[in-house]
Amino acid sequence: MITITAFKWVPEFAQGQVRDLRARWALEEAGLPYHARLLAQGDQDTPEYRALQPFGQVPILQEGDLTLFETGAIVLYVGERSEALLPKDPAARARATQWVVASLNSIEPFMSQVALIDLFYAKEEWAKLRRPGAVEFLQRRLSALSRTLGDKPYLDGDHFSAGDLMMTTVLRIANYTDIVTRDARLAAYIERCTARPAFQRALDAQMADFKQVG
Ligand SMILES: N[C@@H](CCC(=O)N[C@@H](CS)C(=O)NCC(=O)O)C(=O)O
Repeated sequence: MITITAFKWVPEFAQGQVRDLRARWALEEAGLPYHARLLAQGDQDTPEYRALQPFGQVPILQEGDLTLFETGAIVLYVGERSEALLPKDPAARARATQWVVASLNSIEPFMSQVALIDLFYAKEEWAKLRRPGAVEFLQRRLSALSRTLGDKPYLDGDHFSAGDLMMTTVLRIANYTDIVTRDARLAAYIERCTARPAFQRALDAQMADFKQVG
């Protein structure tokens, strides 16, 4: 049985956002059962956990002797067992991988910069000075993404892939604002991807684990 790690509890603004959602969603798309090992505050800093995840973050995925960290690696690993995530055709498969990397490398860092400012440092003077530039840069990336998506339902055309899974979770980081959804194409794209039953099951499972704590 596959195990993933997740936090037992996070503040409300982070619920539905914690990155174990990516692993859960991939596993749901692939139809693979999994167990969530929930970490209490501080568990991620124990030597035992740091030996598995050097940065003390969630999620990790464990299966047999394999331990994997980084959601990109986890989604691609799970994708190997699901044509819904990584198509058989070598070129389509390479393009799906390309979009996973693009999500994490070309969009997420700029999305995270704005989210960090807004959610953690909004009152700091440096944050007020930095925000307009950070938002402008992010918007340029989002406009480029929207143009590339065009009228296609998914990034590579007619079929959902691991690239869409990752891109959707990255775009959802901005759920607390309309920075992404003011673009009608990106808004519809997020709705299309998150309407998938596998996403809903993953989200429900993450939220249900938080509810155990109350
Ligand atoms: N690049 C990592 C990022 C993982 C990450 O940021 N996890 C957050 C939760 S969403 C975390 O564990 N934060 C606690 C920390 O960084 O100390 C991945 O994609 O797996």
